[in-house]
Amino acid sequence: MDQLCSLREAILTGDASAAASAAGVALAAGVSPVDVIAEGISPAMAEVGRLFEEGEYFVPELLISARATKEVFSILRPLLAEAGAKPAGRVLLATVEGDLHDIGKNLVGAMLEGAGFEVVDLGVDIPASRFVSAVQEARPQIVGLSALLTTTMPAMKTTLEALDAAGLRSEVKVMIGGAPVTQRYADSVGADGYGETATAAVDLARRLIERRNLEESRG
Ligand code: B1M
Repeated sequence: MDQLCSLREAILTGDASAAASAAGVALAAGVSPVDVIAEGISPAMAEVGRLFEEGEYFVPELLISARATKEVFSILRPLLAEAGAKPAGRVLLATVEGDLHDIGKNLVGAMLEGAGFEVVDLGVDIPASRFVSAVQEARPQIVGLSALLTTTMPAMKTTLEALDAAGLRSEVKVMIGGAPVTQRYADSVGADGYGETATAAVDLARRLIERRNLEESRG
């Protein structure tokens, strides 16, 4: 999408004000907030990750690109909230304990909001006990766990076990994702689903809500 070229460029160079104005121009030209995320922010951040892996970008570049995406999200969030009338479902979302990566999780949250879900975002470095209390308070239909480090993936299993121990596992569907996570890992820890990308996470959330409604109607 041509209108999103300058947005991707501004995120790559970490220019927050240029990113915000490019997003404004794209929205004014009729690009939907969801497409601004899916075709603008998402590929730009994937490219930032690739440049980092190849040694062209370092931590400061990563952080200023992440800051530029936050600036754009602050413009998109009210528009995404306006779009959905009746919430498609409530998702409790967070990055697991020990893990501070939130760019992918924020993309997933924004795409879910764009698809009409109500998102309760707990943030990063969230211990299993906090997930348990948040499920008791917010009563979501879905819990979404994100992890970017191989060393924090086991916290997904710990979180599932804590939900089980608290008697909450049958009340929520749990979906997991993040760069090192796979379908195989999701199966091995007993998660209800794995989303490879933010778009896949939205499709998965829709399917999980349908499955949950069906199970409820069967008693
Ligand atoms: Co970190 N980091 N990092 N880092 N970092 C990685 C993950 C790493 C692969 C880089 C590398 O070394 N090659 C590596 C992990 C290696 C491993 O575990 N095997 C790594 C490391 C080692 C570290 C530190 C330990 C570095 C250090 O301090 N020595 C440290 C750990 C801090 C901690 O968490 N405790 C660290 C720190 C950081 C920064 C703070 C500098 C920064 C994070 C800033 C932030 O998030 N606010 C950072 C970043 C940016 C990265 C890379 C470069 C990019 C991650 C990213 O944002 N990608 C990353 C390398 C890489 O992935 N190429 C790396 C873009 C984002 C859109 O993609 O997050 O994959 P992603 O999300 C996707 C999908 O995965 C999916 O949807 C998103 C959009 O499509 N998805 C879900 C994500 N969550 C989902 C949840 C779902 C469904 C789908 O359902 C709930």
